[in-house]
Amino acid sequence: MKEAQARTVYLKDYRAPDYLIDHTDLHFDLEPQATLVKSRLKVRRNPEAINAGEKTLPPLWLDGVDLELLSIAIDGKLLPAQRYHEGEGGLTLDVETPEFELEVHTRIAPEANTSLEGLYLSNGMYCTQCEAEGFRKITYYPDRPDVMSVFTTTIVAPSKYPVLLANGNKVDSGTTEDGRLRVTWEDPFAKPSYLFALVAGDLQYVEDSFTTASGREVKLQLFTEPKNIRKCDHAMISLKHAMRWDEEVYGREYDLDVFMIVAVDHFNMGAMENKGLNIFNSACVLASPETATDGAFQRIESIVAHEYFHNWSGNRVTCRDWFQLSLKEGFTVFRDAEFSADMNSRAVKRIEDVSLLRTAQFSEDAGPMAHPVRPDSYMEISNFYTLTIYEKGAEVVRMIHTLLGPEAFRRGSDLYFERHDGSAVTCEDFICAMEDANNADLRQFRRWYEQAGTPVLTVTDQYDEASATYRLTIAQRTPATPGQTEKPPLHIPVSIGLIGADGRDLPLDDSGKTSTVLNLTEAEQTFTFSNIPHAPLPSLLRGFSAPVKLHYGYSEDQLLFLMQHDSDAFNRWDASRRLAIKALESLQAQYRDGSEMTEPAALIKGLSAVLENAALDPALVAMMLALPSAQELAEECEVVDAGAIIAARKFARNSLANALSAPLLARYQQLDQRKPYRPVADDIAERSLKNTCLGYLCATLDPSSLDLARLQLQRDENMTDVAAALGALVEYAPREEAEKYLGAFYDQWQQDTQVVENWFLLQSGSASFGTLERVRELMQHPAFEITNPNKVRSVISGFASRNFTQFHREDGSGYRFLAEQVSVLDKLNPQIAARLVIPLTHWKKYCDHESARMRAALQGIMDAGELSRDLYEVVSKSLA
Ligand code: 0A1
Ligand code: ZN
Repeated sequence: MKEAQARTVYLKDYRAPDYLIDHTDLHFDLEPQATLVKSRLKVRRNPEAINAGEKTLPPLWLDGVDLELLSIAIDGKLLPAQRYHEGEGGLTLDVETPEFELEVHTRIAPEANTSLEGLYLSNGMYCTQCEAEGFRKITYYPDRPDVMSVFTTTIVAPSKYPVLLANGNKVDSGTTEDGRLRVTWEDPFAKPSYLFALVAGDLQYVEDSFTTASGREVKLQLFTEPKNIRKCDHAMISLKHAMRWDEEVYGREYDLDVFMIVAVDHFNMGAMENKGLNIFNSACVLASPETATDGAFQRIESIVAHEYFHNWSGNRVTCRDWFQLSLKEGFTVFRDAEFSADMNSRAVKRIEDVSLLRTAQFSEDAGPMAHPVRPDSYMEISNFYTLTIYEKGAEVVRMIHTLLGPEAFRRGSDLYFERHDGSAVTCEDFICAMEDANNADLRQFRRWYEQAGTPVLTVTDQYDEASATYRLTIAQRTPATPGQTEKPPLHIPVSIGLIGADGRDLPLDDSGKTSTVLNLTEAEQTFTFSNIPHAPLPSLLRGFSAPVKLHYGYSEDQLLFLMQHDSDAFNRWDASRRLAIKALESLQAQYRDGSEMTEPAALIKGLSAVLENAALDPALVAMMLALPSAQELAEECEVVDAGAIIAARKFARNSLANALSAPLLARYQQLDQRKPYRPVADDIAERSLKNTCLGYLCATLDPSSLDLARLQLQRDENMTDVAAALGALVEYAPREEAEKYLGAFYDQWQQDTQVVENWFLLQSGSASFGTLERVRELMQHPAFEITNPNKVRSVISGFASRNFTQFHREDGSGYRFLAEQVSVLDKLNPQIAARLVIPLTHWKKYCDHESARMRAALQGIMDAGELSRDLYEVVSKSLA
């Protein structure tokens, strides 16, 4: 792709489709190199697209990529060549009647498909990925989400593929004359092509059932390769929890007779919500206590729920066009986050989500690919499955929930589902439903959908003793982003409380409430509180009520006070984070000045109190102890000096470890109870604190601490404890010994794909172990596969995104390595290449010598030759 070929799609150009497809009948004859696809479409002129006085029918456009066209027939008659034209990305047909049946035969080669879009093979199993624009790699079709059709799918395959699946309910099966298997599926719910799915393989399954609130029995099946059949239980339990929760919290029932999940090893993303047939990346669905960590168990629970929730927020009500992607993704992430909060600890889930937002979404919002929650243009839609669409989109929905309150929000969602069931709609429709159901006014709030960038709030306050009045002044400003310089003020819900000298929340009004949501709508606004008996300490943005950066001049003592007393668990944690960032920033400054680094005394004091507070949730203690990651610190800097960040973190970690070794050891020992593994919130919390303590203890390099890790590894009780012990040993034990443990671990688990992926990641992401040489060695390992995105992520992204120390090595070799791999991958899988390159795209934020080398690496990619549209968009925008 060179500049001249780059096309940009604009929201303002949206037009309703000229033709609708009432019925889609597909027939697949599966062969690895030559799959025959026959499609029969009932086509009808879209009444809404007819222009007044229209005399001739417009041509029909069908998207199609990498297809071999065999024949086209209309109403049973072969179409002569002069009535259609094959062009770039599709086919144009001359149309003579407003309604007709179109039959198209094409041939495709799933075996040669390494892009993992359309129909492809994963470990000998056929599977599909059609979102966003993959269906056009299967057959010619109006591949856009506002064309919704009822589908019937027949699959014919050799008998070595006994399991043949597609969307909907199975309606027929048999054997062909030549002994192949044949199955027909019918999906009665009209859907866009991006929700189509097909699977064929030698699979086993576990089965369960669910009775819906109205008493219908639904069959639940989870399919996997036979070797993984014992790793399905957790996903099945999570699915049933999600089904019940969606009935209770949103009044949404499941609608087909069967709900199927299939695990595949080769997958570009986490999972896909195809109607009735969800396809999952194996790593996001398979787990057992011996092989998966607590983190993996929780991730599976939330992704299973996310995909299930899409059945309503995405499938029954879908997106009109891809600019509306956050309509389904932001809403569904909000739904899955609330589900996880209800299933586990609400505060812990919120802290995890906000950490991700601050680390990765804020940096996206400040970088060259910054875009609004509803973008207004794109070159390649696959590049817009971003943290902004998903996570910031979820924050926007959460703010509506905060502004309206839970009951009103539910009235709004009920109206949204009722009004739009079976149609393809816009973010505007979602907001309208929220307004109409509640007589609410969200006019100014809509700017959240249009405006990119992270707003910055600056807060000052003033207490007047004579009138017992407290005033909070909040100013908002959103920095410019590419293509958007003017940023009018947003409507921002700011949840706050005021804390008295005794550490208790002060009542804010006569009703006695101690938390309130301020409606910030102007560039600067003052809020006044009366009858405040003495100068309070404000607790600002409780629960992170808006996706913003907030500045208030907290002193160290005030932060220590909040860490102890804030009734809002999120803000207690946030106070510890502010304290840690203050400490790490002054250490970075000392490092840059060449002065001696000094112990972070206030942080040590605060964390010591936290560690000894037995009443605090151990998971919260663990999160307060954990220092912000290097990436998160980079996000906080005006100009990033990677070397200073690394040195400051290392110094702070060692100081904390040494100063707190006694309480860390006491906590470790107290929590090191040997009980049967259960992936439930209380136990997960205890393991997380125990293993956080272990990591710190090992950082002291004290031999008896390393012994604790050795013993924990040897006991081999569950993967959470094993991975934590191995991680600590890889970082802190003598090199030879660490190599021995890594080797033994691989020998033990080499048959298990998910464990091997984590084994790769443990090395590539390690500051001491994951050198470039090591990463190159891992890429030669027999278990590495460049065509498998999980392997690429665990080795190459592990190095580029998690291993700040080695990736930012001064000689720039880390940057050049990444550029080289991106160019290789672009030929195989453009979506993965375009994601892999992201760490380089933030070059403008780095200090001169790092920045220049990062830019040079990017330029090298650009100069290397033809780029895919995916990669071209990201690289060209970041060089601009
Ligand atoms: N809709 C899915 C995410 C997804 C998007 C694109 C994919 O392939 C390019 C695959 C999955 C979700 O939100 O879970
Ligand atoms: Zn989704």
